[in-house]
Amino acid sequence: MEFSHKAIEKKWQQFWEENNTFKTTNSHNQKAYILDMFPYPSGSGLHVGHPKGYTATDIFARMRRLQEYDVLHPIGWDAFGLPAEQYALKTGNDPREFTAKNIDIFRKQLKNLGFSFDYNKEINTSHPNYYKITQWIFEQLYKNNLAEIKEVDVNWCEELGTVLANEEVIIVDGKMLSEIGLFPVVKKPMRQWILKITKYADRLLDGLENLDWPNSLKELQRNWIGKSIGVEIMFDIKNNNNKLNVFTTRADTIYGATYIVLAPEHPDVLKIIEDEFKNNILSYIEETKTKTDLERQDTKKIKTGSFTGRYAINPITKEEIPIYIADYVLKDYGSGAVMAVPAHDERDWEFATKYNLPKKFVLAAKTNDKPFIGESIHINSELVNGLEREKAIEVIANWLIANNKGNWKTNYKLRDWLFSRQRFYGEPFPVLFLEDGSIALIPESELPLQLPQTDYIKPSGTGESPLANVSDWVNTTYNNLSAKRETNTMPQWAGSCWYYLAYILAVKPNEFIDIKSDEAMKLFKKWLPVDLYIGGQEHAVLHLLYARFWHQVLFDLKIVPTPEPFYKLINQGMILGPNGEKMSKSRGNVINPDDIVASHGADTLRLYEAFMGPIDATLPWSYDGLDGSRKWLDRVYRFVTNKKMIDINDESLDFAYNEMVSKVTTMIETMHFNTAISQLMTFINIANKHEQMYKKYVEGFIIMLSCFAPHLAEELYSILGHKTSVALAKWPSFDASKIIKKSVTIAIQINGKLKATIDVDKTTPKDELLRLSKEQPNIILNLKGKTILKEIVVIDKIVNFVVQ
Ligand code: ANZ
Repeated sequence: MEFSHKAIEKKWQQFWEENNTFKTTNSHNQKAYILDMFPYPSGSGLHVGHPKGYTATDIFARMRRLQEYDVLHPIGWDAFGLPAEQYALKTGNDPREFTAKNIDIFRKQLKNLGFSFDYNKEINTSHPNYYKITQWIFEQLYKNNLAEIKEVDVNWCEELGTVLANEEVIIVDGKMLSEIGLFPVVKKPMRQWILKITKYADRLLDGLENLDWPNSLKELQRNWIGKSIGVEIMFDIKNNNNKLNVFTTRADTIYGATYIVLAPEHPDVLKIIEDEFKNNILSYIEETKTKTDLERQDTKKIKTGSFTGRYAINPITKEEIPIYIADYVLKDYGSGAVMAVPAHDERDWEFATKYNLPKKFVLAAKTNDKPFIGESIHINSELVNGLEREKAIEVIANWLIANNKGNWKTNYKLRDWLFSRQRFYGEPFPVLFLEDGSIALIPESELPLQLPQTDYIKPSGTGESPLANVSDWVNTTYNNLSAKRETNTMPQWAGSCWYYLAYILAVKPNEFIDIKSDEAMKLFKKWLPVDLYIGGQEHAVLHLLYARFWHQVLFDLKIVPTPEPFYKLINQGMILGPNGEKMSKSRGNVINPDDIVASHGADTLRLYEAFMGPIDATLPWSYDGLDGSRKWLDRVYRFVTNKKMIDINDESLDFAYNEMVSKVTTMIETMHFNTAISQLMTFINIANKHEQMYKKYVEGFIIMLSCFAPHLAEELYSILGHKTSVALAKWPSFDASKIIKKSVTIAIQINGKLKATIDVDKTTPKDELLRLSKEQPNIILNLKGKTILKEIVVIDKIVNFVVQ
């Protein structure tokens, strides 16, 4: 190795820290807010997957700084979370200490990688100053009727005496079990906070239009919101006063409805069952409690259900059709009830086959031995015979509306957001339950409501959070009334919903300007929206949807000036293990960045990760690739330290240099880092062939290199005599007149007859012209089976094959 990465990297990291090199500036008229999805500081430290995204944003942030933008490029910690709580439960230690230790490790690891974060703006979601604002935002949601308490099902494990998160529940033989101990888990309703994100469903859909996000990601959000327009139809029940509303997107198939299905949890089930069916129905309802919605929708699972003994009356045909309950109908979608049309719906077909229910075709189909799902014209449907789907839906809907039997209805798959967790280590709700039964918010002046200091976190045993045990904290008074605090805490999503605003507000680590002040608005106007946001695909839906929701609410409250938080977003691809499998401890293929920093240096790791392929590609780790990156950096070091430098341009590298600057600039701009690095490499290859180098060109090269390999670039820049950081230099410009393509068209002939033409660079040598000519399809065709007697080449003009 040509240089000691250990010495160089340490030296420059210290320099940056002492000189506050990456402090956010506010002195230019262009800004770039470049954001990473902040890490959860887990006990296992950084993974080589982390630096892939962080290197990408760092390359971009460094370029923008050099281009004289004010750059905000911060980092912080998504610090509340289950692992710290579990560690605390197991060891009796305070989760705060555990988290603080992990943060120190993460920070050190990031600093070792030379990222240009402004550590003055570091934030930590579990810091009381931070969650004071999270609580304040919750209060605004509550005051604006976007937060309310509801009975919602949770995963309850009787043996463990606790509520479990979805990821702590596993499915064995279709039943929910606790991951720890394999005890049965059932759904049990508990009082929970929910946030009414569904009120924003349309805004969340429409807002996607103007964002520069990958289409696949927008599609995931659209599907998650799942808007569907249909009709709600009212069915009377024979000999019973209740009515059933079903939601359908296929009102046109109403003549083919041969039975009705209610979700087992439908609130009217108990009101309509006939006595003799009661026991069956009740035991089926119990069985359903052990199943997840995912399980219930699994098309491979055999459909089950139970007859209620009652019949509904089809509002158009007046036919009497049986009412079942079945778990393939979900309680939280539509009205939790469907009219089943087995001839045109696969799930209904399966169910009807199993329970011997009629299948009535109302769309013309070639065969009647399987459900017909496609488009066709209606048959056996008096009002709509001969019509196609869209028209038929309209006719039926109009009839239903005119007869008071239905109405248009828009449904969303998106559910309101379950916002309570039965955990200790989260943000406490700033809420009091008063003895008179009312709810009060803790006055803003008393925020933050801090988590109590307690040396023993243990499950409450009742399904409540461990906070329920801390009676000094729970019991209080408010306006002379006795009061109890909410003992649930907020989910980890809460802190990550607004952290990109927190960075803007931070004047020092975890010290914030008042979010509703004029000063805050001024800063938000400067920095929002985020110009580039990079993170993993795993956050494609929830985090991004929740954060957009909070942002839209804050926009409505005039706290933030933009309707959307993140303008451009990229999902970085994963780095797989060298064997092509996902890196995981159990597979033993995890690569620790600390080891690579020690063996090859941070610059090599950064360069390698940017060079391995397009940013969004998932690719395996390769030690050969890593070695190759290091070798190239050594080559660059040799080049700069050994070459003779001249102060007056001898013009010999004008083309190569200007072309490199032009290409690297656009390639970084468009996030094609791997090809940008190739350009830098090409330049070194060409320049190496020259005896001497124009110094300004070497400097330009080093400035661009600093985005990828900042430590080495600083070292080389100082070797060239500079006293200031390369990070504060100016991005090189290029002279477009020097790179006008000097190309010519070559005529390719066979026996003097023109067969093809090619465009090549001027002075392309003879061998290359012959090679390119022989690749032209028409030449291949015409040379087939012939013997070439002579090859005549006139450079810049003609290639002629004499053949026989
Ligand atoms: C009759 C029908 C006939 C239907 C047909 C489909 C095909 P999307 O597009 O996803 O909104 N459905 C309604 N509520 C349901 C629930 N709670 N659980 C399970 N399924 C439910 O789907 C709407 C369709 O899903 C509705 O249209 C309904 O079945 C079913 F040939 O009604 B359909």
